[in-house]
Amino acid sequence: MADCSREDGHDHLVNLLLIGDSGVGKSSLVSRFTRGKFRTNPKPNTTNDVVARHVYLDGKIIKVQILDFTENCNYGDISTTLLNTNGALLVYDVTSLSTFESAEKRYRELETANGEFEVVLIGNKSDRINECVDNFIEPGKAFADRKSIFFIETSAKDNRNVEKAFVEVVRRVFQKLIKNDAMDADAHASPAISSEARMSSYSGRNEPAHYMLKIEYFSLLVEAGTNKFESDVFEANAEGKRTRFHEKMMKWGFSKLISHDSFTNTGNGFLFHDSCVFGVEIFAVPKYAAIDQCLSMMKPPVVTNTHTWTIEKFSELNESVLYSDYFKIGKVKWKLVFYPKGTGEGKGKCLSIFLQVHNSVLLPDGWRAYTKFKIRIKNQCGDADREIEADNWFYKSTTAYGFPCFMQLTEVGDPQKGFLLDDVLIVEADISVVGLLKNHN
Ligand SMILES: Nc1nc2c(ncn2[C@@H]2O[C@H](COP(=O)(O)OP(=O)(O)OP(=O)(O)O)[C@@H](O)[C@H]2O)c(=O)[nH]1
Ligand SMILES: [Mg+2]
Repeated sequence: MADCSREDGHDHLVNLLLIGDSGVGKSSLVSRFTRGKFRTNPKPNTTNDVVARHVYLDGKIIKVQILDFTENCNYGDISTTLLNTNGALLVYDVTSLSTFESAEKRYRELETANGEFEVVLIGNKSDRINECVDNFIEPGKAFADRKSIFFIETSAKDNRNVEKAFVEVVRRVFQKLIKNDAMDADAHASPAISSEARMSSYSGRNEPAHYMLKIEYFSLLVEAGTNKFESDVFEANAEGKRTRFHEKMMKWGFSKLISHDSFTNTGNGFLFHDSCVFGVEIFAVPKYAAIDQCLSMMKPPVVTNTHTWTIEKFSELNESVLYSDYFKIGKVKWKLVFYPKGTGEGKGKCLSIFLQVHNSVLLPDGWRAYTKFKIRIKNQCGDADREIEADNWFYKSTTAYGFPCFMQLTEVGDPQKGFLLDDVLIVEADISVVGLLKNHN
């Protein structure tokens, strides 16, 4: 692996897009290429998925990142993505005329969006041609001839030509990279190659440290009132004179990177299907790993986002701490932690209640989740409940967050207040938003 400068050992990065009507087999092709598997009943994509695989070509290891677009993608809206794209696989179903016509139309849209990347035409489901009266392989070939693009018929089901199709587009992109580098010694001029690939093509050492964060359902983050997100730590040990950072300036950036209006205007392509991607590349650093993360926000349905915990014989409780059963909301298992005589600053005078992630030892290292939640003690006489709302980032190492002084013990015990009835206390947790941070690498 000479010349490999990344932790996961690739020399170049190639970004590919899969485009085509719903049902033509895009995800099946990706699954066949990246995992060697074919599923008969895959779910239609609802998000734009990214997967990766390495390909060995001309003595180089190439990381192929594939973005599998949802059917509704509009190329005007994804112009930013296209700028980072090196190649597109335009897929149609050889047994369906409408998908072929749609592929022709999409090709024209791609031509106008950006002509700088490689496009190949894929006629998928070739295993089905004997079942059908007509097939549209010849029109595909003819169209590809007219446009001077590569055409191949594939079957994700029978694993026919799938590897060949992906490798061919990677090979074409790679050749373009080499050609551009030869033509431009500074290697700054190739719009078809991502800056990551350009850097590694002329330098064995100076790879950019790379961090990418995708946020799914950005609006939920805004709705939750989160005004700051801090990324995980990623290494970029800039030793050398060119760094602008020093002990008095540990932070550098743009307080007005982009206006909110411009960012949220879908026509600009920054926010697409309520998802966006932020990234940083730090140049002139020794080899460090690329980190791609995705913060996926979700809003559990109101009917299922509440857990109710009934605590009986409250006045007889001897334990200093009680744990509720675990409950799963927003893909995370939670539990409530309850100190009947208080803890920390509330010790001896308050009820203390915390929300905790269940079984955190089983979580992978680096696990991280955001949540917005309410904890409530029910008023059993019909008056107002006692409720406190909070939001917090939970980590594998710090999995509990809550209120050491949720409520004064004197108030709880006061029979006039209605919180304790027949020595029963009812505690509830509402989880309204959950954001899970996942590593893509
Ligand atoms: N016979 C046959 N069926 C295929 C082939 N490729 C995919 N399919 C089937 O076609 C259907 C749709 O496949 P997907 O891979 O989900 O299609 P898609 O293009 O990703 O669809 P969207 O995610 O909705 O855009 C599934 O039932 C697959 O099993 C193939 O090569 N041959
Ligand atoms: Mg799909």
